[in-house]
Amino acid sequence: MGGRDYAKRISIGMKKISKAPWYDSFMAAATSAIKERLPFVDIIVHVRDARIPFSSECELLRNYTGSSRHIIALNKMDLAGGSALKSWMEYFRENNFICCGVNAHNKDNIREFLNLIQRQVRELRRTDHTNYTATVMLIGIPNVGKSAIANALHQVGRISAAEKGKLKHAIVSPEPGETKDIRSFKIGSHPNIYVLDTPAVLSPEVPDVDVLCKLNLTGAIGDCLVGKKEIAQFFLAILNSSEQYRKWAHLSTKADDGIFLNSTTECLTSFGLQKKEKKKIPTDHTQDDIVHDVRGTLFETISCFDGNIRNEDEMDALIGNQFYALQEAFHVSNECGEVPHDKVAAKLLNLFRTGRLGHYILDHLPTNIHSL
Ligand SMILES: Nc1nc2c(ncn2[C@@H]2O[C@H](COP(=O)(O)OP(=O)(O)OP(=O)(O)O)[C@@H](O)[C@H]2O)c(=O)[nH]1
Ligand SMILES: [Mg+2]
Repeated sequence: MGGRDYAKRISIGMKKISKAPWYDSFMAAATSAIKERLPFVDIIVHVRDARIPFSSECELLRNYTGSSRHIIALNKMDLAGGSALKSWMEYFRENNFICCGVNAHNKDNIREFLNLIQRQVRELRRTDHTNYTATVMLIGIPNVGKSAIANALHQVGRISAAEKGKLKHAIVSPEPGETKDIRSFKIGSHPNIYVLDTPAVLSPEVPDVDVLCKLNLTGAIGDCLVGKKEIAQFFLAILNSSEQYRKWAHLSTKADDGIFLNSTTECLTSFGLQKKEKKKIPTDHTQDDIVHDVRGTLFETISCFDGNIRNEDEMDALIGNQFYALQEAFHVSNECGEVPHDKVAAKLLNLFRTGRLGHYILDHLPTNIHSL
């Protein structure tokens, strides 16, 4: 029972609504403004989240076929798994798209991306002389990193001394829907190239629950339809069915003590006791010590589990136990006011979203996906 099956389980408890809560009047207006400008830009960069190359497709660009005007940028590639990302890039290239992995936080990578944009601009305007202005529009669903890319290109691409010190900044935020206006940033001279950062565009249709959970898990939408706890359970179902946890074997305290346990409950109880003995002072959950404990806890809960994860009820039992063990690892007390498991879920999701619980590609390569 992997993420997809778990998503189906979540859908049972979801309230049925027809209109997506993220599609407000502001997004509707931004969508029309972007649509109007589309025919006049030289290059469209379809920014997607490398962890969900399919699910982060921007519907507005669905009918665009591959051309030298259209680049697919799989951003946040530092958070995505390596070989699967290559396969996705090949897949898009086979479908005649120019596709590249991007890490908006890495200057060298942004330089390469800028070179690609410059090559494409020259290609389009091959017959013109260099005295022209080209525009590149970044388009994508919320939180995929459009503004971070715009800032990074602007920083790397400013050329003349006169422009130094005049850097503009788009607001970058972990919350989706931050950008409210279309803004341009100069990213090159001779020819002049401007990149347009745009507000997020996401279809007003509620997607199927598997896509919905992935959009939520990666931070593209808030907890509007599915709660934090359910999304954390969805993540744990993915982790429990993957090999990622094996990488954390060295963080296990069990091996040192020579404890042999063959039941999940026993294992968790002993692991919990060891933690108590350490008498750690609860602190920021992003600190290395806590992250190590969380990884160790996840390793131990999965490796001690002697049930069948393909069985829904057994997977549920494992996830339930993991919440209790993680409460200890995160130092969440029962008296914290908020429901402790909601607090655990929020911390776990934060660690996942910042790449501290491994690198994942949550979408499977398509065998018969009809649209890109
Ligand atoms: N690890 C990693 N994080 C990134 C990358 N690019 C952006 N981020 C982070 O992702 C979050 C969203 O980035 P933004 O640039 O605000 O995303 P956006 O697409 O402009 O979002 P909206 O304007 O809300 O649609 C921020 O916390 C960024 O720091 C990347 O390549 N790698
Ligand atoms: Mg933005």
